[in-house]
Amino acid sequence: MKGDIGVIGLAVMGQNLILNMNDNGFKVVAFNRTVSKVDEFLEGAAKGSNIIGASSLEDLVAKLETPRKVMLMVRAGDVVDHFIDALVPLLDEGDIIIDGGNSNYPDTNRRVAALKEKGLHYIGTGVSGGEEGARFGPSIMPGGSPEAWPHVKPIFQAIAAKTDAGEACCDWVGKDGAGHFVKMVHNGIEYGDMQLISEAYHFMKEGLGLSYDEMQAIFEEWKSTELDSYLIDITTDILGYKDEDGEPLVEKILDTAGQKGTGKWTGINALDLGIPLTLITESVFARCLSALKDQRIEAETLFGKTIAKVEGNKKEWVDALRQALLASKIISYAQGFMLIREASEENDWSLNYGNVALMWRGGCIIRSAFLGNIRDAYETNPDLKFLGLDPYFKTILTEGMAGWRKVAAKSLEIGLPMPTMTSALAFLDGYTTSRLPANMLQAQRDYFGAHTYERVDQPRGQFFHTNWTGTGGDTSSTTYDV
Ligand code: NBP
Repeated sequence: MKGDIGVIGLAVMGQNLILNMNDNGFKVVAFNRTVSKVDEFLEGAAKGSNIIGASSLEDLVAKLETPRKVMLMVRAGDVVDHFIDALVPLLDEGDIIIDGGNSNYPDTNRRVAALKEKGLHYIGTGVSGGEEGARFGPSIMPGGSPEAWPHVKPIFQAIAAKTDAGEACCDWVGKDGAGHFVKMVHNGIEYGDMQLISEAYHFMKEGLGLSYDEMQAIFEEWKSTELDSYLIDITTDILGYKDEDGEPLVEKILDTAGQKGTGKWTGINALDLGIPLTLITESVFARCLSALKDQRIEAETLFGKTIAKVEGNKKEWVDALRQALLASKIISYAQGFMLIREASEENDWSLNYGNVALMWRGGCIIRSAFLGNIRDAYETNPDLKFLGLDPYFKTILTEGMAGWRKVAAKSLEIGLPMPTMTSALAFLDGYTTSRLPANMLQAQRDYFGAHTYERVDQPRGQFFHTNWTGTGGDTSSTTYDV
């Protein structure tokens, strides 16, 4: 009997996805560049399973049912192109190549189009949830050639995480690189959630002077609120984890954050599409700032920088902090969905925003109860321009506003940096202000560059230029953009 699907790449993600597929009754053919790893896998984690090994790409292809489905779980970038180039001559019309790595979506756009010309189908899919997700149920976000989806759907939906209602956290996202785009925004949101939680921890520790045991107890309580999520769960564990000497391990971890690029890609896309994705972008910059450790040490001494303690009732402050964290999180997801909407319209992807929320509901790093509410919001109103306008989220934002402002103002007063919580508030203040000072900005642009402006007392679309100094000409600029 031939294999249902071939998987190339036997590192942590590939091995665990294969085992997951095997558990769900699919026959998988496994291959890896370093072929010895195939034998090690078959004699190790895959021993006693129905998994078949392949000794070469030719062998892999020969062992698959048609239309063949070959999934790459290899390092993103050139390695994916290398395997595509090697597979194409071995495959037949209608066969399917799937890239399950963290590829940048323009690469997926390019690959879908190139393979279409050769009569092959291509799926670029986000897979989230790390090792455990891959093994027991990841969130899977496939996009690419729509013709390929019916062939892959039974496998992907079987191995994906399930919601409490039994729905698979995997559905067709859209054509081209839509799946990888959605995975990229997922990772950006993950950056934002992690930074928000880190700021709450910082405020509790340095501002309120709480102990690790006290902080852990607070996070434990937060698990039964709207903040209930995987990242709150693991933070609770981290706060209680002691090093060999009995001290909290997290105290001993160097405060310089790493990054692999998906948060940065999300920020770059937001700038390209003109979407104010302030929270995720701030969280990328927070990681960049954290990496300047030596400079920060020097500057702290030079400025004599200290963080003052927060006075007052600690319980009330903790509750205000919970409200600030939840409200900021709503802004982050609202901005993320604004970006997804813009990309969908720009690329003609016709994305289903409720389905996107459902795919993130389980299996992935940002899984949370909250995503169920986002799904409901988009099911009720698919045209929702800003998540904060949905009645459920608007109520939380409105009710949490006083606590959120209190925490943001206090952080500025005591010198404790909370870039995501404060910028999220600035965003909402801007979004809910009908007249912003961009009139001054337009006046400046017209003054120095004759860029023209529209007037509040004239219909939109009519542009005016003023000779501000009396010495300039009456000609407006058509090419000089600032
Ligand atoms: P890696 O990203 O570490 O990739 C390992 C695989 O790539 C191995 O099969 C390796 O073969 C192959 N490979 C490399 Br590296 N260089 C190669 C080359 N020049 N030519 C051919 N093969 C090459 O594995 P991973 O962490 O399992 O991730 C797989 C994909 O899933 C990546 O795109 C990753 O970004 C994504 N992802 C990872 C996670 C996670 O938690 N790790 C989560 C979500 C998504 P070899 O054995 O012969 O060296």
